[in-house]
Amino acid sequence: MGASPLKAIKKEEIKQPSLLLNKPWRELKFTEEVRTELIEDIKKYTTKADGVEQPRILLTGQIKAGKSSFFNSVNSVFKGFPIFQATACEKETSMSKYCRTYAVYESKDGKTLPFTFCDIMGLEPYNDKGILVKDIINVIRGYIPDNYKFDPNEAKEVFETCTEQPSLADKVHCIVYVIDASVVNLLDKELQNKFDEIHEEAHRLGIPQLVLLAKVDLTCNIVKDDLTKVYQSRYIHEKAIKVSHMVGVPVSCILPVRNYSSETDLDMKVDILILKALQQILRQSEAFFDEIKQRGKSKEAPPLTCEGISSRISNS
Ligand SMILES: Nc1nc2c(ncn2[C@@H]2O[C@H](COP(=O)(O)OP(=O)(O)O)[C@@H](O)[C@H]2O)c(=O)[nH]1
Ligand SMILES: [Mg+2]
Repeated sequence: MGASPLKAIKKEEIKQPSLLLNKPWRELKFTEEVRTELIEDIKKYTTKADGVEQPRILLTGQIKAGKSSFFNSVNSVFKGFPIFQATACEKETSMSKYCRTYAVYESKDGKTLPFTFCDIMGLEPYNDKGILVKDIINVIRGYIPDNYKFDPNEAKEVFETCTEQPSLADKVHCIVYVIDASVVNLLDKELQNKFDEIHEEAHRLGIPQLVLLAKVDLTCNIVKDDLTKVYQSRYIHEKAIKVSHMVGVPVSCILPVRNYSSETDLDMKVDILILKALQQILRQSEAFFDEIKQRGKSKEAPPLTCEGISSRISNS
């Protein structure tokens, strides 16, 4: 006996969508040529901003999201082997209470690459554990010197820190929110309010904002087995859309990555995602400098939307 029409419709309705999208939401080839091109492109990058040699890229986000690991991964790609310089671990250590600026060195001649990372204490939903939003805003404005120790119980007033009149070089030129893709659904409302506060200030200052969606390997089994499926995984795509709404940046500003964590050798596919993310970060920083230049100001740029910057980048 055949199935009744009603049963057939019900069966149709509960059919799950495929785990893979028909078309990737971003085109990226995973080949040795692409890897080499990305490395060359990043090495020859120079800022056009007067008085700024290296854009300062702030990595911010929840404890254990993968901030230090991203810096370590970038460093590893340029060193030629996995290296774990910034403390990356399961426990929040005293090291991460400091504001640390890290440069990346080229493996051959020891020359520094044209950007620096600012790695700070993680953000937590409740103030007694993580960095205070006020401190993050002070970092963004350039008031916090390198090696400054944060006190989660008390944000210092700006005049108590060392750099009183920060130059453009002291300020942050690109904010990168690092979000653990495997916990996106569990992000606390309090934490989201903190992201909103930082977002608002960054928006006011015209600073570009991007999101690194880290740990894609721990989030989707298809991606864990084959990283080249990262832009085809429906699950990761859904996470990217969710994070875009949460942080208030367009999906074009969401950069999925898988950081090095326990490997002893590099992997071309991991490198390509890391390098692609870094290339986007540098392009956004450059768009910010262009904007400052265009407006003839060197201290604070007028409000500028991330959408505005990303559309200029994609048109260029
Ligand atoms: N599998 C995997 N583990 C990661 C990834 N990123 C970070 N981790 C691990 O997550 C933990 C916390 O990372 P860490 O960089 O210290 O986070 P931070 O507190 O934001 O600096 C460490 O054990 C890392 O090895 C990733 O993309 N994939
Ligand atoms: Mg860290």
